Amino acid sequence: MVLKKLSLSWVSLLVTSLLLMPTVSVLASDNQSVTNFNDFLSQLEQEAKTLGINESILASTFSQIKLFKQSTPPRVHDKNTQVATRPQTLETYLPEIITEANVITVRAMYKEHKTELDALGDKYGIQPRFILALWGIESNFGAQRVSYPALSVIASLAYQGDQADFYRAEFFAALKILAQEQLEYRDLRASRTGGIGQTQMKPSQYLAHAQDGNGDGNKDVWNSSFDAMASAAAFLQHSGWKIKETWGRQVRTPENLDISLASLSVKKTFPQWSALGLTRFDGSKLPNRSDMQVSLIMPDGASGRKYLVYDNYRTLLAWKSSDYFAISVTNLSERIKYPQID
Ligand SMILES: [Ca+2]
Repeated sequence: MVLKKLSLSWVSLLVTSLLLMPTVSVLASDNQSVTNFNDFLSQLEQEAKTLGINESILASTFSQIKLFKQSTPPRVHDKNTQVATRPQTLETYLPEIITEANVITVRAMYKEHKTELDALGDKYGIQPRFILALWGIESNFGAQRVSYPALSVIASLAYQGDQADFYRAEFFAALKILAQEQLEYRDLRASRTGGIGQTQMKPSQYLAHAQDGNGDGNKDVWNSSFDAMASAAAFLQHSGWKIKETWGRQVRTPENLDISLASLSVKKTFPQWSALGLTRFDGSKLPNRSDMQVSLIMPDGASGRKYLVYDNYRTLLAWKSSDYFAISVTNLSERIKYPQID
């Protein structure tokens, strides 16, 4: 099977330093909050029954859920720590995320699997370089596997986090995945913030968009890179991706530009931005077309990089609401596109 072979081939390319299952040290077991947490779990279990989830699945699953102790950010003690926590800008962040080694890796992947990636792009109406780039950024090119028990992590975030209602809904979504995909408790793995699979989807996103990208009958976003990429592609497609457009471009702005115009809520055509003095990054004139409404963003403020971004950029923000994330994906996609891979 071509697809099966492809999947194995991908695995061989991936860095193998995978995190294993969670260690006991992150799971609490003996303090007062556990009692309260157990009461909380009983409430969740009752509610899950009303959602129609098989009771034998619930019994075996809930017995394994434990309170997950979240790590706290390190305090700033000295100069060295302060240097390490100095705020980043895109000028320092992008070279850390998109190293030359990563570019070589992702271009080799694209070249080796171009036929399959192009087919994936055609199926979901997304330029494949964006799908590959999103997967590369979210999984650190396959090296970063989520390793914590999703139900314990998400139940704990629903219990003690500041987004309790959000995580409560995600907990029931995760339970539905477990029942629907016939997974064991240990198979349903997440990041510390409850993202599942190689692209760290929210469980509710999985239920709405997960795909069987390699055609083996399972939507295994944990172990199949193609399932993970197809699922992300389906999310982008369902969120309005426009295959005839790209994402945006880096631009230059005049000194006297009204900074309040730098907002996703402000949309203008290229000629309107040109009239305000914006140019391409190389100083040449912006496109003359008037059929697109685009926005100016300055993620690092007026002294940092400036971009005109299009609707597809907004769609990337629907996946993860972070300019640094979206610009990393688009920047990497450009490195896949240029120079052209035959
Ligand atoms: Ca699959």
